[in-house]
Amino acid sequence: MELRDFWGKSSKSWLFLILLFVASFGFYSNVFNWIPRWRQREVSQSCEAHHLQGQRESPPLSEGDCCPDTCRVPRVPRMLYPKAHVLQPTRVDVLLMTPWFAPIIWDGTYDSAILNAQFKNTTIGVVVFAIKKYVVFLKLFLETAEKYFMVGHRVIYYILTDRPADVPQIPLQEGRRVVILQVRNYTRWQDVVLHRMEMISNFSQQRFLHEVDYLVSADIDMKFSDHVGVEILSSLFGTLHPGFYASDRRRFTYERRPLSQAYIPEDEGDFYYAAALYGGSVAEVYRLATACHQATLIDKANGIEAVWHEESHLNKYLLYHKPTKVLSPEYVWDERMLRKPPYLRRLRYVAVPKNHAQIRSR
Ligand code: UD2
Repeated sequence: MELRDFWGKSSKSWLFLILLFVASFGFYSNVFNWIPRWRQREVSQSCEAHHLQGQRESPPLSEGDCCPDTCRVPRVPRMLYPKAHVLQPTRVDVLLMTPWFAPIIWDGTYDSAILNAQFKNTTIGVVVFAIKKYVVFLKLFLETAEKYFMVGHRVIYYILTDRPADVPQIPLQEGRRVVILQVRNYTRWQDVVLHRMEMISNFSQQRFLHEVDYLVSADIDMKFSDHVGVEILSSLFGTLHPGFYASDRRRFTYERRPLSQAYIPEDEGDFYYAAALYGGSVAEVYRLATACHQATLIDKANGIEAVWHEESHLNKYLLYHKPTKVLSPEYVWDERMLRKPPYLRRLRYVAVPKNHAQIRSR
């Protein structure tokens, strides 16, 4: 056979084979997408990888492939609600946006119906520590959370305690449950609060990353007294401390000793954030908790303890990792210590009075 003949015939065969390969590749890659369970497994695996590696660069193929924390543009059903007016700001008495364009959440600035539709099928994990005598706060915390916190959404209360037998049984709404995680205690209360970051970091890897979409870390000596819903959720959120939201940055009780990892110079600082309520996607909270824990280890090696413990490290972290949402002091308040100003229309999560010396003793 002439070389040209062979090439002429075999080039057609090659072309045919290539076309066949391309067609079957396309068919099989789509076939797996038509099988719901296969897709689900793929999506959850990619979410996990996404969570662990924190890769935001490669966008998912479709909304359904997305992890809810970081990348989706949520789809909402047809709904009827009052239209927002560009020339009529919802609030003119308070700051609604940080200089890095993170919304600050105040009453009157959001529509819960739209947000609830956006965050449908989201699971929220709440991490609370009830170590030693602090178990006494669990009952009121859980009872009020069932009334006001993320109502209508799936919630897992992770209760980290050294006294599992003292965790009260509270009736829960559908889709909500308590998970008790036994942890060790520390003699010094300062060590209890400092080690919260280590425990959040460890349990994020072990459980939270695989079980929930968002994590909310909350103090236990508090109660909910009004709605706290999905309006707080974002990749990373912090809450304005009720004692300092109106203060000049020089008055913030940041750690001011350069030897500490939590050190913030006097000419820096956006806000003073409260450690009593912060959170975000599990991946972001995991990063935050790990970084703060590492910082406390370095401090310990250098013989220094930050002035406000993990709150100092949290503030340092949030200065250089700007939160994507900021909660107004409506979300952490102390009625005994502070007089409510008129622009604070709602008090949602408030301190329960306690005798510090008595409750912190063994
Ligand atoms: C402030 C902060 C708190 C933390 C603490 C550290 C606010 C509103 N609160 O609260 O978040 O930064 O200062 O100095 O800014 N805990 C136990 N057992 C203990 C001690 C503490 O479980 O023996 C847990 C418990 O969940 C408690 C949390 O740690 O809610 C914070 O401790 P705290 O409430 O005694 O600290 P406090 O009120 O000074």
